[in-house]
Amino acid sequence: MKREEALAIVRTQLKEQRYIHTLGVMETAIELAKLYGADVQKAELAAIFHDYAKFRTKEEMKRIIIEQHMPQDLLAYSPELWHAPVGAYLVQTEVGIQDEDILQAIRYHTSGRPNMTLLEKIVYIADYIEPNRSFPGVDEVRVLAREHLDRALFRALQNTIQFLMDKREPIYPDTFHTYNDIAKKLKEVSS
Ligand code: DGI
Ligand code: FE
Ligand code: FE
Repeated sequence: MKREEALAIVRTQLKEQRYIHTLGVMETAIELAKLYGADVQKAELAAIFHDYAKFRTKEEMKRIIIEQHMPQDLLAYSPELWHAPVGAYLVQTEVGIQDEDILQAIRYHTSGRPNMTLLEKIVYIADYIEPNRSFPGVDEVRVLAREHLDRALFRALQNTIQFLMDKREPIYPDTFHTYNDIAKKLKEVSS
């Protein structure tokens, strides 16, 4: 699918600000894909569709999580997490994208997961650092992202977990599992 077609489809699903965010994620994902030797076209499409389900109702997302036998523990955590796996499902069934690499990058863009693929990491980081983002620590991750992708991922996860803990929010186990996975890998490299 061509960029223009994909953008036209996703635009119908998003509010203006979220569409602008999506364009930022797309540009950033393409840049990182070139830098790290990932498939640029897959990075582009995964980025364009990563927040496809962002404005679906909680009721619809909950129904899909149950009916499609997605991990049911999602329902015990913030609905903010749901648009990622539900998005992967809807991008496959409504848009017709069948590429598993792209679907996985959409599925894991919010929580991450242990053993993330290069494409998954790129979409996760691009979502975090795209130019319209402004939160504490984002500039540090922007720099790291161009130097060492795993260190950038680790810092982003650290910040996210810290942010959620400060708000006394429950933290989804996969978010911790991703943090632990990268923490161990970074230790191996440095020891
Ligand atoms: O969809 P975006 O806003 O572009 O970004 P995103 O898909 O990374 O979603 C971020 C939201 O998800 C933000 O409100 C924090 C929340 N979130 C991420 N990880 C966790 C989480 N919420 C809980 N409760 N637990 C998590 O582990
Ligand atoms: Fe998202
Ligand atoms: Fe996003």
